[in-house]
Amino acid sequence: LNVEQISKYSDKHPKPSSTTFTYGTAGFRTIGETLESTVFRCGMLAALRSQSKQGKVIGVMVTASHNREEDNGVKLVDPMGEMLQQSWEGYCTTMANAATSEEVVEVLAHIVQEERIDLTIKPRVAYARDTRPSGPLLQAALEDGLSALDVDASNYGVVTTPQLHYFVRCMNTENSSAAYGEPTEAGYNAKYGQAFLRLVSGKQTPTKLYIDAANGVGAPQVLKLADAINSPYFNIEVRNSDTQTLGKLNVDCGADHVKSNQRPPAGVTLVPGSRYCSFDGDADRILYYYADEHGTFHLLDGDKISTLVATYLRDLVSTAGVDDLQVGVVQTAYANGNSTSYIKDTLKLPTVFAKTGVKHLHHEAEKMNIGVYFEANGHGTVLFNPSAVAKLRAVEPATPAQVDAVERLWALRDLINESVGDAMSDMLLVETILICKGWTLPQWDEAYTDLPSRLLKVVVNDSTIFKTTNAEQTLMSPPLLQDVVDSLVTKFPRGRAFVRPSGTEDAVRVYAEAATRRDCDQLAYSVAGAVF
Ligand code: 16G
Ligand code: ZN
Repeated sequence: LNVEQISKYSDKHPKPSSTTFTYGTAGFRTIGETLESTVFRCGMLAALRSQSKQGKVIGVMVTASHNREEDNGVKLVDPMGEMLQQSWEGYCTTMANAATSEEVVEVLAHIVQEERIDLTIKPRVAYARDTRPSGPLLQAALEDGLSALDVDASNYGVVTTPQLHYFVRCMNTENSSAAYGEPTEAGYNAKYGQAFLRLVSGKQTPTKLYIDAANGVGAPQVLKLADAINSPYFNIEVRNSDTQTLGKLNVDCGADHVKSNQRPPAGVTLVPGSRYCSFDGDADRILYYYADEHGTFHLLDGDKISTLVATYLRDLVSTAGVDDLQVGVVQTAYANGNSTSYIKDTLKLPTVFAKTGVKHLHHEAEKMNIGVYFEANGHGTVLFNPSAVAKLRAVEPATPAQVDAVERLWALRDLINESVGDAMSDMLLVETILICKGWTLPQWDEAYTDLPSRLLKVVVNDSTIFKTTNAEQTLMSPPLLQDVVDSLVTKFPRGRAFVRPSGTEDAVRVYAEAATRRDCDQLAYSVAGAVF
């Protein structure tokens, strides 16, 4: 380690003394301006992580997703485009909280020793940011961190989070049999656009899709994707596309707003018969919605997307005649109870619960042949594990229908961003299925009806005392609180509720559902009362 060089850069980015940073569910996230030292240090951590992976490219994304415009965040992306391996999260937290440049060097040296890092390996890092105003400042800090460790760096500018994940995976698979694609925006648009056109050509073209881009990075990026596709099959109009005016990002719009408030975003008037979707601020979540003939709002959330996708895949697998290829679904406790019953009882597919946060769902999905995972909030994707790929290769289709189904499964694999949930790729996936089935949004919505649900945030004195087990559905601490929740739940038909500490803010979340809206709200508020 070049201590003099590191210290020189580190002195430029002192840690704010009053702040403690934690690498949470989705990396570091807090008020943008306070993150300079953390982002600088993440640059150096990415370098070490790259060296620990024999010089594979590591990604660094500067974003705070659906959070406020003043916030920002940073997270590391592992070589195959997945979230940073959990065992390194502790290093990130320790590093971010080192008080002085001397301590920074000590932490670096400690990681080098623990991970037996070969410092002669040239580190490689790819980085990008979203549209937030603090982005350029943090990018400059990141670049100092990369310079401090002489990193071979690729700047991808302002792109969506899933695009950066894609670039990282592409760079690390170049010239291999697992080559993922060309690590450029044009390569991304070509890969997903071509797979989409392969799947929909010859079908009826859809009506226009209105996209609420949350005034974030998804707006310019989806327009580029549309240019590349350049086909009536992808007929879109982007709303909330103002990434220039301060104060607009995620305000009254975007997937998180729509999901939390169960109403359409500002700037979009729902017309019955039309189709709508919302991205979040960094375009890794997507939700669909529509108004029925009475003008009532209906949300097609992550659970609806996952059941749509799982049904389509299950049917293709069966037509293709690859019988021992199992499609499974991963959900979190937030999944609507009726979606879970539908998957189990109607689709007859295996389903498991994972803890909240993409990395947990991703790891569960990897264990399935074809694993469909979605959080109710709209983040998710599909993974084809190596045995699924082998089974697909081995199948010898005999009939034209079989040939077609096998070809569709391969094309779907190309259409899906397997590295992480991706609003644009997920949108093309949903569009493909709707076009192939000739379905409107109400027809998609017919599969099952959501139980009324309510999500509440409770600010408590100390959220760290809340500990859960059983994929966050059961409280272990504080003592006896779970018994109270259980007894409340039994009072309401189809009642279900759980309490978990947030992984992104200092608060506790209460989720409840029940057969009627009144029961559901009563359950939610009584559980919240017990927590408080
Ligand atoms: C983060 C997670 C998201 C999860 C949310 C839960 C990633 C990329 N994002 O935004 O998946 O739903 O946290 O937040 O993993 P909470 O713990 O505050 O409820
Ligand atoms: Zn996001």
